[in-house]
Amino acid sequence: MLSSPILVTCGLPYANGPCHLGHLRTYVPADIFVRGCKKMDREVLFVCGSDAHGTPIVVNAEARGLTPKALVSLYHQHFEEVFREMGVKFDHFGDTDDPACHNRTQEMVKALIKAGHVYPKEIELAYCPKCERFLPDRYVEGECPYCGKPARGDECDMGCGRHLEPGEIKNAVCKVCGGKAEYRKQVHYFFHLSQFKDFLLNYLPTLGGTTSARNYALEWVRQELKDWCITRSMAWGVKFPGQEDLVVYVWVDAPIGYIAFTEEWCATQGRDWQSYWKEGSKIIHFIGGDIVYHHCIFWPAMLKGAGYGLPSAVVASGMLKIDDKKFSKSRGNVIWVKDDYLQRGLHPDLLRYYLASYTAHNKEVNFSWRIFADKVNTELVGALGNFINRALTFTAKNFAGLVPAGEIDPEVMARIKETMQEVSAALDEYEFKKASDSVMSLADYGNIYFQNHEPWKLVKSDMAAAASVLYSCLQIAKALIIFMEPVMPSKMQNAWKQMGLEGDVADRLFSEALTPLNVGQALGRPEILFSRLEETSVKELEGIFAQRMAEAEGRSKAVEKAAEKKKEISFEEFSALDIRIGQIKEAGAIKGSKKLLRLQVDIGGEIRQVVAGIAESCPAEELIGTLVVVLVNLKPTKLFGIESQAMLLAADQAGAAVLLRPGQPVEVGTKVR
Ligand code: B3M
Ligand code: ZN
Repeated sequence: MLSSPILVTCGLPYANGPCHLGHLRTYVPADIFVRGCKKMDREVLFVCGSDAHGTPIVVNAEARGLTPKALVSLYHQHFEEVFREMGVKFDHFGDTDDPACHNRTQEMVKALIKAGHVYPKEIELAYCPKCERFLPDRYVEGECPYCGKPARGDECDMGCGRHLEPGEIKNAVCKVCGGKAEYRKQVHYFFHLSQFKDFLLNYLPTLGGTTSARNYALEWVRQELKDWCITRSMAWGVKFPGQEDLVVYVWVDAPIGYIAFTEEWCATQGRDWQSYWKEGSKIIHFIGGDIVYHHCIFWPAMLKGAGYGLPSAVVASGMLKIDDKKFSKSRGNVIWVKDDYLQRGLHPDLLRYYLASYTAHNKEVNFSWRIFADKVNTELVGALGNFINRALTFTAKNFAGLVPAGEIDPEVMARIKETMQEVSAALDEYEFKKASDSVMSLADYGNIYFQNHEPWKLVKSDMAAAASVLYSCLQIAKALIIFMEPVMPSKMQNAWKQMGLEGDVADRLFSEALTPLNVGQALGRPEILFSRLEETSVKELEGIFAQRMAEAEGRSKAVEKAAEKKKEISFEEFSALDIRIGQIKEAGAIKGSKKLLRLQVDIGGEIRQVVAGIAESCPAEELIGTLVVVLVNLKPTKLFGIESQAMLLAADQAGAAVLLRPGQPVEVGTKVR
């Protein structure tokens, strides 16, 4: 091993919903980095885990009739499975509800209290008198005090994007019962973040990782540092020491999970976790670009205050767009890794390659099935796969499948060495596109080398020269496989086997690309490494996605409509409506209209003619005898020249009318109140 151990962590996924492509934007590059470190002979530990706490999980669990613990365990398993299938190989994947995390959090909070970094303060908080509880974070919605846009308790997610402190939200409404909240006083505990300004101003310029993360953080610190309220009044979470009714804010125990997971792993290995967290080892956090504040400001201040080692790098990924539109679960603009990708039989490595090679790590990635197919077909099938397959099949055919006795072209060796240096340097700069581009350019070089040396002619004229060309090409193939393993571990393992090489290519160092293959070594059986993604599959994938978007749009329109604010009316105004149960006696089409039906409806001793826009959802013949809800005293109107003397009530489901009917037999003419 060449240097002191490195600890790599990834932002913890909330165990609150399935894994989507946006998640992988962080996890895949982190995994590539870790695999690359191993190939550079560095000792590296890679940990992550489920973020189990916070109000979204409690709210979601309540809505689904589950305990928070059960919900967490469901998604914990889901993420573990997806990571395994995607080849994201953590040494340990924990859970912030583990005892280790409870203990470490309490220990650190006590250390912060002891060092004078925590103080109590009475604040006014949203409280729901009906539910009889305080409303932390996601339990409350209202208005952002800074920009006036609708906001959630802890974040102005539709407006200025600010983090909101407890009590800051205006016009608070309880998310559970929808009632108006009041403000009540309660004592909470604050972390003295403002005291860490000088520390942060000195520390941040030394922080490695993506420059944008560092610069954003510095900018925020230069402006204003507000103390953080680190307690919440709820039951689910890590108890605040000495206060049974308070837990710590989820952003306190979540990053502490990084330490707890290190401890858990070290315990299984008989090692000392403090070598990572107290003795200046290299700590590298991979995170999404939206949680830079927490990792570059709050977290280092907490570590410093409690006497722990500091992160040496924060690597923040750019966001993900799908078809150039901002990723959004509610708008259906989302790709679920399991349902939309893995379960359709698409190979995990193709997606890993896309995420690594699309653009620089700190830039926005755009995903589309079209680009995906292009990348697979031209880069993986056309260049990389083609070269490896060509070298192997040619050797199989002309040299009995044995590494030919020739000499490796020194130019080829020099080129391999150059690529190795480029890949290593790129990984050290967290430039994953640069790394994979550099490998791909070696593949292009290989294809050109093969083409220019025309071994198919040489085998007829100069067998020794042909042997050297193929030996050189096979050496390039070996190098490609080793260099590309961090990006496409499973495909490259397959290729490694085709090369007739033993063991796991994941365990091989980059430098082994420079070790010549043994002359006479038997190669494996050549197979197609990558197959084309055909137009029909692309169309199918695009179709599924388009349908999801359309459905979501329909849903959101229906919700919008339902939520349209109407003015309040008095009971008297409501009583002015004469609504009764009626029975359809006759139903027939109206010439020239696809939507309307002409009905004769008995409203209790009186027949009314009604024109109703229900033809598309209810066949006329099935309506006879049906009990319906009729608004009787609506002013008559003419539709298609036919007078309508009442109105049937129906639910407007995404534009289709669903007739309201009593749930049990009711006498015709009965009043609806
Ligand atoms: N659970 C997820 C997020 O905000 C959050 C990350 C915690 S990292 C310590 O992206
Ligand atoms: Zn705002």
